[in-house]
Amino acid sequence: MALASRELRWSCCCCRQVDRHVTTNSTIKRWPAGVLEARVLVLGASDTGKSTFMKQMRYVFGDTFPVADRRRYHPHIRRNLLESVHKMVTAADDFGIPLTTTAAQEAAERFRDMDSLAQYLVEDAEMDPSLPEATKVLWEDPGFQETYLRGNEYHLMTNADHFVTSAARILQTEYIPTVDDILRMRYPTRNSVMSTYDLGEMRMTLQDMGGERSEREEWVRLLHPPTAILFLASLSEYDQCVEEAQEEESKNRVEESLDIFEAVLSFPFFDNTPVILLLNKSDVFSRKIRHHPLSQYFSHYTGEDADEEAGRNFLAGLYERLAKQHRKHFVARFTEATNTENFKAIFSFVKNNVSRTMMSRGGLL
Ligand SMILES: Nc1nc2c(ncn2[C@@H]2O[C@H](COP(=O)(O)OP(=O)(O)OP(=O)(O)O)[C@@H](O)[C@H]2O)c(=O)[nH]1
Ligand SMILES: [Mg+2]
Repeated sequence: MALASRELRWSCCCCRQVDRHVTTNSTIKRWPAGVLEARVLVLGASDTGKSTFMKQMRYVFGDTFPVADRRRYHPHIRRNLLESVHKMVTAADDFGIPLTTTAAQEAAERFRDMDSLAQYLVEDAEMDPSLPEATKVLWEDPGFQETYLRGNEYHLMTNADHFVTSAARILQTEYIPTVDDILRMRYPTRNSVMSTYDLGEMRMTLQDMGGERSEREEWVRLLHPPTAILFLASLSEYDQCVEEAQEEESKNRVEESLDIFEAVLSFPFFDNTPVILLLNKSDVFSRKIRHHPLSQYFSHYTGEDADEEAGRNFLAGLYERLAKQHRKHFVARFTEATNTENFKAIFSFVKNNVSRTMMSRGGLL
C-alpha cells in the first residue's frame, strides 16, 4: 500500500458533467467511440465525507453553484450553525462547565431552546441582528472553548468551528453561501445519489450510498458489481462513538468503519472489485491529535501521542491488515475532501486507478 502523499498531475480540465445517466448492466463497457465506462460506488460509514467528495466532483467539473442553487443551502447551513451552538450550550450545562462572563451567560439563553430558533431555519428568514454578537461572545468565552474541545463526547459536527466563527456572515438576512460553506455543511444522505462525468477517454458514474445504518441496508440490493469501490474512512473519528448506536452500545467510530470495511471486503459480490481507500479529514486529525491522545482510545498504539504521522499510519495499518487478511488488492491515500486542490490530486489518483483496472481487465495491460 502506497500512502505517501504524491502530487499527481491534474489532467481533467476538459471534463464536464453529463446528464444523469445510470448504467447497470456492465462493469466494463466500451462506448462506440472507444470511451470506457466506469461505475464507482462511494461507500463508507456515515459522516466520512462521501457527499463532500461528490460535491467537489460537481464543482471541479464545471458547476460553480449558481446563486439560486446556493440559496437552497441556507436553511441547512444555518441549522448547522445554530444547532452547533445549541449543543455546546447544553453540553456546558451537562458537564458543569461554567461560562466565565455574564455576557456569555446571557448569550447562552438565546440558544438553550432549539424551538425558539426554528424561525431562522426557513428560506429567506428575517434574521435577528443581535444573534451574531451573541454567538461571538459565547465563542470567546473560555468555558465555551473548553466545551468545544470536548465536542467528541456529544457528537458536535466536524466543521462547527467554521460555522460558528462565520456567524456574522451566515446570520445576515442577505447571506449567500460560499462554496466552502457548502462543502463544510453536514446533511446526511438519504437514498443513493448518482452522477455521471464525461472525462474524455472515460465516462465515470459515481454512486454515493448513504452511510447511516438504515441506509447501508441498500448496499446489498445492488444489482451489478461496480468497476471499483471508493471507500471513505475518517481519520478524525478515533475519539468518537457511533451517533446512531443505542444508549447501551458505545462503539468507537473507527471500529464501526473497520467492520463496514471488512463487510465490503468479504462480500462475495465484490470479489473482483478493487478498493480505493481514502483516509479522510486529515486536517481535522492533525488538529485533534494534539488534544486527544490516540493511545487513550487504542491501547495498542505505541507511537508518540502528538506524532501525527505515526498516528495516521497506525490507523491506516488497521485497514491494511484487514485487506491483507482478505487477500484484497487495495490502494489508499490520506485526504482532505473539503480542500479543492487536494481533491483534484486525489481524483487524479482515483481515475488513474480505475483506468488501470479497466485496462487490465480488458486485457490491454
Ligand atoms: N474539515 C473537514 N471536514 C470534512 C472533510 N470531509 C468531510 N468533511 C465534513 O464532514 C461532514 C460529513 O461529510 P459528508 O460528506 O456529508 O459525509 P457522508 O459520508 O456523505 O455522510 P452520510 O451521508 O451520512 O453517509 C460534512 O460537514 C463535511 O463538510 C475533510 O476532509 N475535512
Ligand atoms: Mg452523504
